[in-house]
Amino acid sequence: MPQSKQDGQRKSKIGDGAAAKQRQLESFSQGPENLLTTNQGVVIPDNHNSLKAGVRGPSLLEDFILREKITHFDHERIPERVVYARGAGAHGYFELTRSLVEYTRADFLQEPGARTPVFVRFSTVAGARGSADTVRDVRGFAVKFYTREGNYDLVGNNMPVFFIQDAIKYPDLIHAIKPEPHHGMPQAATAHDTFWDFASLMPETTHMLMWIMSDRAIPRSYRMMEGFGVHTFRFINAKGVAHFVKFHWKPKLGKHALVWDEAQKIAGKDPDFHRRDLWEAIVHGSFPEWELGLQLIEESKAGSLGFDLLDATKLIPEEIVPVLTVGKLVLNRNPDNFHAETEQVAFHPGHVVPGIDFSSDPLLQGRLFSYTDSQLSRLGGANVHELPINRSVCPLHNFQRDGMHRMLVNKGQVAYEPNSLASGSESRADGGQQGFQSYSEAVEPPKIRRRSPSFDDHFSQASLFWNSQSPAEKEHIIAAFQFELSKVEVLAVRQRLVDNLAHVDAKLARKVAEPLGIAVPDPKAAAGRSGFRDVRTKLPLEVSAALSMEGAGNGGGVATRKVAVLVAAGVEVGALRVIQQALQEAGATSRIVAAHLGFVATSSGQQLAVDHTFANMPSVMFDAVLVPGGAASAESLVRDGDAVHYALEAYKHCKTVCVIGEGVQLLRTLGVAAVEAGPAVAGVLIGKNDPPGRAQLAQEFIAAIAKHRHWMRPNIEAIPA
Ligand code: HDE
Repeated sequence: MPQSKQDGQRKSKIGDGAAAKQRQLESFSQGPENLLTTNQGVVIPDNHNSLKAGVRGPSLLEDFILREKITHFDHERIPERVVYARGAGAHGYFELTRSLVEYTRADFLQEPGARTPVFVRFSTVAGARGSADTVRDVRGFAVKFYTREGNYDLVGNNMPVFFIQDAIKYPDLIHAIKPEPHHGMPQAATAHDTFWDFASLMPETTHMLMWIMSDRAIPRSYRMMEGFGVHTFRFINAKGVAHFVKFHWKPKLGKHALVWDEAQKIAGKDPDFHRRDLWEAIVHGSFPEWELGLQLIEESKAGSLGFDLLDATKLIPEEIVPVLTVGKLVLNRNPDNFHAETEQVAFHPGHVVPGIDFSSDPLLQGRLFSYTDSQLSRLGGANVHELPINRSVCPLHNFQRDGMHRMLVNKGQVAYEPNSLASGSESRADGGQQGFQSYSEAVEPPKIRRRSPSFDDHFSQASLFWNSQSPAEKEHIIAAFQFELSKVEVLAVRQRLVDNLAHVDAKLARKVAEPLGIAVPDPKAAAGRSGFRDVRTKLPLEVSAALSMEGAGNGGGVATRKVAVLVAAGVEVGALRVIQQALQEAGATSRIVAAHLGFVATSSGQQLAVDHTFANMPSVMFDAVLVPGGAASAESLVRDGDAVHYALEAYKHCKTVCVIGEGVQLLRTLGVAAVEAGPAVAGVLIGKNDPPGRAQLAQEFIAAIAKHRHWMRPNIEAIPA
């Protein structure tokens, strides 16, 4: 396609590479200055005293310095997002590793090696802006690509399907999830009557219920979760040929979860757990990374999948359409200002560039309206795109004018088109081949307000998900349903839900119902209720390995994992030093944790600096626990309830626990079976102080941490949480 004059100008003006956005943001940035001024630039002589009528007299209205300061303060807050209010963001780049020229004409997807600046925001959906990070919820995964052809936003989630099929149900869904309107409780939780009432009456939610009751809903880190575009989109190539496309982000560190008990405790001990984790990883240069994967489907083949691609409660199993890796996303810079960047960033699934288009998914279609509308009230007007974080890096030009907080000074007499007084009709592009061309999809009459019968299967993929889980993952799902439904007060709601679950798997439904004080699940009762559709698609597979978080290809090593080293005076540091060195080489960090800050004396009389106390960095903040030897140290730890609890909790949460020499005493006090004499317990390592074997122990420790968790531990239920 011939490049227009304007296109050439767009490319040469902005330069290329990932730095374009950073340069642009810097032109809006300000560091600390010495002199304080008013917003009008007048130097403030005294920032401690207001103007008064006499030193002990009343303040004067005349004091414009006081008034301006207080007025600005009074208006510092903006409304939080109506959903996805709690989030954290980072800058980075997207690098294409495989040309997509055969599928799309999108400029940033043409040349391998091309880097596009991005801003990414992760979030929870239900909670308020100040809620905890580790609640059970879907996570938003929104990526803004500042491409040379304009901004492209991929506004996805960490789960590939959604609760509902049509946008018209979204306000109902969110009203059911959010705190109940009469008393405003509970915060950031689905475990209450209104959510399960709605879910039980809407069987189309069933597949998504499986995902949010799974470990996917309590990720260990934003850096360790997948991302999905959820809807089916379209790629259009230069010849106008379309493919359906599904987007996947695959984390380099593998996909990993917390334990529910741990997630709840972290919500109290460090509500900023995920935000802090992202920030610190970037500060330490461990840049979070994902691969971009695509499932590409020829339009003509879409009909043969057996389910409807336009239904957002369905995924395409990777075994049926493999995921093609085409690029990587790297987050390498923290925002300079949370409000200016993370809070003011405005994503929109309708921000697309030439070569990327929508499908008719009725959930997506509704979203195309909602985002700008929502941002009008959240960010206060029509000029949201002028906020530095939202600006494109390519020039923009149109005859939209004015509005609140307009920053651009549009010059000239003319604000309409066509005109003969300015550039006339030169800027007309209608009918040409430039810019964004909507895909000319054939649509079928009649206009109709009805759900397509091809959306009717509500259970096949929920069953596929269930069948694909490991035994431990299944246990977690059952426990999650039990917990949530036990918080539901109306028995009929509990009952309806487990009746629905019987259509996913009879055993699952029975197990969930067992402790809930309700009748045995009755699939026939579910089938008799309105909203139920008796349709099951025959899927060409019973298990999809990619749906499990365990198993092959989900490693990620120990990079950025954190190990707590429990010590007291008299600790033997010989083996500790070897292990610490090995951990560091593998990219993990270790921290010395003791009853008090300062130093502890080692068995050889040196001083060991303490990083944290048992209280300020509890075991839930770490991935593994190491207890070095030294008789005096071990004896002190055994007598310290906090230390005992520390190790016990790590064991309960299935983390790797390594004890060396006398450190084994701490393990004995835990009462976790005969760990020394009995059969080896997964992820529990017992080493010696002596030099031989230290290096091997270090490697075994690292290998065990790399497994993330050792789910199958004996007698775990017997341990008080
Ligand atoms: Fe959103 N969603 N959404 N959503 N969404 C918003 O936009 C909406 C949906 C998602 O970090 C809002 O600026 C409707 C699915 C993310 O800033 C709002 C429907 C998916 C974020 C909105 C959906 C998402 C939002 C709130 C049903 C996964 C946070 C504030 C038709 C594919 C972006 C705002 C950020 C935010 C509407 C469903 C992802 C109200 C109407 C499905 C990650 O416009």
